[in-house]
Amino acid sequence: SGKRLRVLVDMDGVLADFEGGFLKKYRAKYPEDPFISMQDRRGFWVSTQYGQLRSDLCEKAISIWESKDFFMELEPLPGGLEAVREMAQMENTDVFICTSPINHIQHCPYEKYAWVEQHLGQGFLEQVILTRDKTVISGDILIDDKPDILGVVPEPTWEHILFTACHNKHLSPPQKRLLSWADDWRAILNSRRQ
Ligand code: UMP
Repeated sequence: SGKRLRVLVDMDGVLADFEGGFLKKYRAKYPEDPFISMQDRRGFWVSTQYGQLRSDLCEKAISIWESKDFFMELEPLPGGLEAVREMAQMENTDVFICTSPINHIQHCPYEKYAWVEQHLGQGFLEQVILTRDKTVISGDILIDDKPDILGVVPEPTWEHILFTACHNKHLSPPQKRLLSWADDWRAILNSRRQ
């Protein structure tokens, strides 16, 4: 037994295929413009890498995820929903989906809730945390594909587990990694139980 374990799970790049959804819609909207394949992605910020490719492509990239239905129509990443459902059923375990909305507020915050409702059910809306600063959220584990998670709290309570994504796979990060949802996430949770 012991105390309860609180797991925070990121959404974009961990549960929802942000990179795949972006590339598909970018290529459809801008078929004449160059693009960056998943293999060539480097750095967390898609807009930064597109801006380096050609300066006008930064705002074209941003236009994709600012569009209606972008976040709603993201495909689930393999095994993610199943893992989150299983975690939620585990004894002494609380799971929260912890995600940062974009600052273009028209669609994203609503669609993030709608995505969770569609894929995990209305009851799971209780588990959603939207925040631009994940360091103020307390938990034992944060599973997230962003290598540098910074905010106003210098030493967050959670241990960051880096979820592998196209943009971070070449790094040698200080964090433990979860290579995919087929990797041993149960062992990572158990290592933080007392
Ligand atoms: N995002 C951008 N610009 C990018 C890439 C992603 O604004 O180049 C957005 C998508 C998500 C947020 O809403 O940033 C990242 O959220 P987390 O995965 O850190 O929760």
